Amino acid sequence: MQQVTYVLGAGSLGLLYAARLALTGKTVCLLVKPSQTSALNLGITLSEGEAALAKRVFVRVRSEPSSEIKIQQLILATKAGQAVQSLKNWQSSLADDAEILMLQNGMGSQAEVAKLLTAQQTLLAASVTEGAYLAKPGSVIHASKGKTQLGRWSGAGKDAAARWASRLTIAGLTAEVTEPIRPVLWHKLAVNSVINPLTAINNIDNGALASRDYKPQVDALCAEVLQVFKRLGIEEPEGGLKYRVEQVILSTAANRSSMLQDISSGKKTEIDYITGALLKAAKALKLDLKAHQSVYLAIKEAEQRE
Ligand code: KPL
Repeated sequence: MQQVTYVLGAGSLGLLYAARLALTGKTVCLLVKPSQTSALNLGITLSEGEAALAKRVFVRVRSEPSSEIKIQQLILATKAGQAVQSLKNWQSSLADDAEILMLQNGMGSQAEVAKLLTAQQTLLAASVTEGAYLAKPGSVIHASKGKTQLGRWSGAGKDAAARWASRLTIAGLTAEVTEPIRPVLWHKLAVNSVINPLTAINNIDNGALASRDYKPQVDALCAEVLQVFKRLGIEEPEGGLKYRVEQVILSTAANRSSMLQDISSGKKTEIDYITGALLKAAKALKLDLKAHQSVYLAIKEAEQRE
């Protein structure tokens, strides 16, 4: 019998991965909130590119655990702040040798989830650069192709990362094993810690950060990240952090960052798992990151206001 791939979370990445896997013959089951079932019972609508014709992809949908299911392969695709609570809801259905692939931004949620698992269950963490957004519930636009770098975070499954990379590749996504995965997650966090708060505080598209007006802030945030990297022994990304940040600003110029989208729609942001995680690491190293502290407070205030 074919293994079912479970996907927890019906946001843009959850729907993208679920639809791609289902389109290439995998049996996929989306684990969702009861309020989301009616939209998803009609299938996932996937548009590959802004102007592409949408495809309707049918997957199984469940909103409650049951003794009938054993989850062996799970993609955890919630927001970072919801990962632990969402997984707790399904924990009783996890197989003893479950393999869980986490797609969350930032750092912190991986360690929180690892604490829920046994040594026989394998946790993998991924850094994802796919550009996808929800047009409406159940409907995802795959706006730009990116990649999924993944590696083992904890647990017994030594070959689990390779198995997941090949499953995603067969599904038409670009995926590769990158181990150790922690430096990759730190690199993504570093880029997000510069772009996301600045765009959210100033209500601007990512591309606006390329203007001279924002250069002093971009430079200051990058320099502080590098102080932490140096003390943690994390190398800069290829070409240097400032270059990487500039590249992402230019290649995602028309995007509204996820943090700006969250603030605009009154949702809680992932600031605690991005800037918050950086400040936590800095505190342990007795480093004072003034620029990051200031954007952290500004986002917390904006969250309160919305
Ligand atoms: O990952 C992103 C996000 O918005 O969270 C970036 C890279 C900043 C693209 O918008």
